[in-house]
Amino acid sequence: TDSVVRELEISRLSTRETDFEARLESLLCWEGVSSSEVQQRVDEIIEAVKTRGDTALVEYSNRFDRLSASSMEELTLGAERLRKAFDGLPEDQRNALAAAAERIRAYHQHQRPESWRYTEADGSVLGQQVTPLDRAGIYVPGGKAAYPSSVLMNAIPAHVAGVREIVMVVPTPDGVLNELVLAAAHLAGVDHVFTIGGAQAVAALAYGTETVPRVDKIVGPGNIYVATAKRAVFGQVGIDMIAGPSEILVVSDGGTNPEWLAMDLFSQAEHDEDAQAILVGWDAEHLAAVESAMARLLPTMEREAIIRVSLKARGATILCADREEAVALINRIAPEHLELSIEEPESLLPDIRHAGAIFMGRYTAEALGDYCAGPNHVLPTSGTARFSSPLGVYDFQKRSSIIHCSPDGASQLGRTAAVLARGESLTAHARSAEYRIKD
Ligand code: HSO
Ligand code: ZN
Repeated sequence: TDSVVRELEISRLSTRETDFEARLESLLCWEGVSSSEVQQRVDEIIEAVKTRGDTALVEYSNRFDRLSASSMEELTLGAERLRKAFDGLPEDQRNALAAAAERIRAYHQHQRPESWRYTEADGSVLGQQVTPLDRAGIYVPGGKAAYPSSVLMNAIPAHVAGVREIVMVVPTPDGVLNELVLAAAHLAGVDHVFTIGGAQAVAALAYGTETVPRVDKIVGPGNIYVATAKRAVFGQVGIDMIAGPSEILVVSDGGTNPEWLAMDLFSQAEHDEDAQAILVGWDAEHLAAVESAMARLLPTMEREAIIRVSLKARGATILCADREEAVALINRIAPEHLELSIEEPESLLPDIRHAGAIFMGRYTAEALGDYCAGPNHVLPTSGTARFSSPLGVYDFQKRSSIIHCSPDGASQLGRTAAVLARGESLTAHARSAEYRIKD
């Protein structure tokens, strides 16, 4: 197996080695690239779109995507065009897309948070009212990273949340439209699509132009220019998380077919060279069997070159002592995707504190979650599962507090408020509260 591993070029770690901590650290470290040069170009683009609107948008789109549009009208697609894209798909694609959309919708409907209120003894009512955003903007990357499944994952939660208007932007390099992306937009309830991309599209969504309506929040992945632009407009609008490269952590107890696990690891590695696939287990022979399966299957992969780089640069198999050590590793890594390819995964679940999505048991391939199980595939990466959650309905809603004092309640609260207000030397506050005190 040593020669197999050498050929595969994947890091092999063991928790028993003295330098394990250091090796794990360097395996996990990921610095999102950001240069001041990119920053400066993005700032320029945002300023141009802010001041010159559609004119700047058309100029940039023509330049960056090699188009020859003369107005934003030519870069606008209406609901009719989206429907046509859907109707024109081959039947199996149309059915699969519709089935996925249906399941994603059903899952997210469970997420709709309830508004709530309670009444106090003196008749005062307190509560919380949940309301959707008016407008959401969805960024869809162009070219090889254009995933129709991501259109569903970003737009459906917005739709379920009750967002009134969903605006999508997608660049069309050389004017090439992706029919599957447009069909997904149709199914997900997108209202209009502009075929623009890059920092200029983010600026248009954030500030609005003559044609592009200003949105309240921008979601969706993009390249370094898009990510930098999203950071720059944050505050003017809301944004979702800034996603890093995709990751998977597979925990195996040795009872799953090594080829299945090899392919599960490949399924993330094939996304891009920076993606991370890690296998954790306590059965050394089994880990070696998965490594052999990877070496055997790799030459059969269409994306062999990408997978090879990803496994070499950031992939690993980690041998640990037992389930307890595996749990500690999971929580330490806080993976985007966690596959528990073990007997009785439920027994481990209560100990797992940090993971974006948890795939339970030998049959739950991560790929099923990427497309159609129902939960969102936009997940926290690079350890951010420690403090954030999958994209969801709640990302397209906000909460207002409700306070309704009865006369008795106002009288009671007035005393407390007045004392605190005088302590802050805010007399108007104090008197405003005192007016309502009954004696
Ligand atoms: N695994 C990706 C989502 C995706 N996979 C889209 C296939 N298409 C997110 O981590
Ligand atoms: Zn994927």
